[in-house]
Amino acid sequence: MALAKEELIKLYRSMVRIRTFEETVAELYWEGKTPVFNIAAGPIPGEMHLYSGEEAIAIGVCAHLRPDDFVAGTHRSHGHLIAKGGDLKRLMAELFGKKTGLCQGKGGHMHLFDAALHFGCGGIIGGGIPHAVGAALAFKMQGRDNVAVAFFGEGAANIGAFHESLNLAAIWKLPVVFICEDNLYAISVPKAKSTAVRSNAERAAGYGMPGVQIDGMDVMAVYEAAGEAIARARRGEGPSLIECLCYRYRGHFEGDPQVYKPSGEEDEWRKKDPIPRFADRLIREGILTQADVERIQQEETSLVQQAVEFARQSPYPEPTEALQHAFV
Ligand SMILES: Cc1ncc(C[n+]2csc(CCOP(=O)(O)OP(=O)(O)O)c2C)c(N)n1
Ligand SMILES: [Mg+2]
Repeated sequence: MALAKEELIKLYRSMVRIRTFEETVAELYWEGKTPVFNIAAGPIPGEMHLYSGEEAIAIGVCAHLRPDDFVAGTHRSHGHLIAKGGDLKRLMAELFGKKTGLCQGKGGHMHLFDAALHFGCGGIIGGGIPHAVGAALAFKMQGRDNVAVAFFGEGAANIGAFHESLNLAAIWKLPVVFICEDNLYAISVPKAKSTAVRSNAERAAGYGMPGVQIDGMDVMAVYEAAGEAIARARRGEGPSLIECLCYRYRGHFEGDPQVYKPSGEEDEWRKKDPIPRFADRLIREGILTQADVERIQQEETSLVQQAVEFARQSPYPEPTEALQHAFV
């Protein structure tokens, strides 16, 4: 799949956008939470799960999607939403619990919903997988060529909903693509202690669909595998599973001491960091210069800073609004 120069640069810029957003949140999160960790204090209350290191997956997949295609994310979904075209200001404001946030500040970082982008995510592990299958069933019944994508971690692949979803998607030949983000751990539990098979891609055969394992830290590898699976789904040929091997640089949540990670492991994975790796390639191919790389970083930093300012200056919802848009 040959991509135009502008599209390659867009893939790069989008990964930088996610990394910059996540690393900025990582710093802001601690405002007001030191010296004694109080999860409710500071501008960003609640738990925080960041996507740094996994950017190539969201970007390589969502580059093939249209706004009216459906994406179900996870508890670690800032990157998925940004890749789908999400607005940084409304996303940041949601993390701050502000009225201008995507869900008027009532969802917080794990419960992001954007109707215009057909995007939703939540904190129930594996919960988004059947949602994507439902969206795909609707697309098929309506005779549309849209596709649904479910992102989920390798830990979620042991939840019953994963297995039921793959089975239904396969027997009904639904236009859905399952993207397993294997970052080695579910909280602190390594995959070898929770999963009998070596690779989740092998499980696809048990449901009669194609399954591939790819380097999830190579944006072009993700782009190519996702392109095939999404095109197949749009043609009405049914679902696929893609297992993306990756690494989360940060803890499971901000504040996680990460004692379960062997020393040196992160350094090894950092050698495959999707962002400098793709920058090197684009520079080698004459598509970007070092100065372009620096300019892109500055531009993305500025966009994220504008989102932070917007969030800081936005009002909190009124107490009288607490029960609006809620099931009571
Ligand atoms: C149904 C359910 N069970 C348990 C949890 C607690 N929990 C939150 S994140 C997580 C681990 C998820 O691991 P994985 O699917 O690999 O995603 P990752 O965090 O690595 O991106 C667990 C068990 C939950 N939120 N929902
Ligand atoms: Mg995991």
